Amino acid sequence: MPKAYLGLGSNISDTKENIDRAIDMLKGHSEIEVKKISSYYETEPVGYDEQDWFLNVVLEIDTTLEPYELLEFCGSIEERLKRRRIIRWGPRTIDADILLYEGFTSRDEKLTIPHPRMTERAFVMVPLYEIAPNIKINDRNISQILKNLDGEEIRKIAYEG
Ligand code: X6L
Ligand code: MG
Ligand code: MG
Repeated sequence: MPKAYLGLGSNISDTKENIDRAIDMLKGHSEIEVKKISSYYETEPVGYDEQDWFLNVVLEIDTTLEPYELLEFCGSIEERLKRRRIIRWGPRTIDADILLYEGFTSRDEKLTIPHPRMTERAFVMVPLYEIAPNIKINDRNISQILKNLDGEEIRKIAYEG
């Protein structure tokens, strides 16, 4: 079954609740198996400074959904969590991105895989490396990419239970 990596981010309260609801929606889909969940990270905002820090996680899934079907489902998660697009790169209840989809690349305006500029973002690369330390992105080892990354601040969180 094809493997894919998803990035989730939230910076509107309750961020932990929003991330966990998104994960539950993925787990509830009959054509998605959530295989790995990274630690949760508090991350400095990138792209637009005047907003709260984010909570970010990365997931590994197996899925029989085609890339565009998976994109639709990510969009439906954002709708169910009432994402509102007011400021570009601004605050959101949830952002659900396809980072990578095994054996598939795409560069069109609806769907770009690998996700644009993901290799420059610590909030993606650090949690991704935690659950997939041996993958390649655009023919580069993730460990090599991470070594050269001088990104935003990021702090791993320890949750109770
Ligand atoms: C120049 C131009 C430098 C654009 C950076 C980077 C824009 C990332 C947007 C950029 C630029 C983004 C999250 C976030 C966003 C998130 C954290 C984006 C889209 N999403 N910051 N900023 N976590 N920490 O999930 O990624 S907006
Ligand atoms: Mg994003
Ligand atoms: Mg997005």
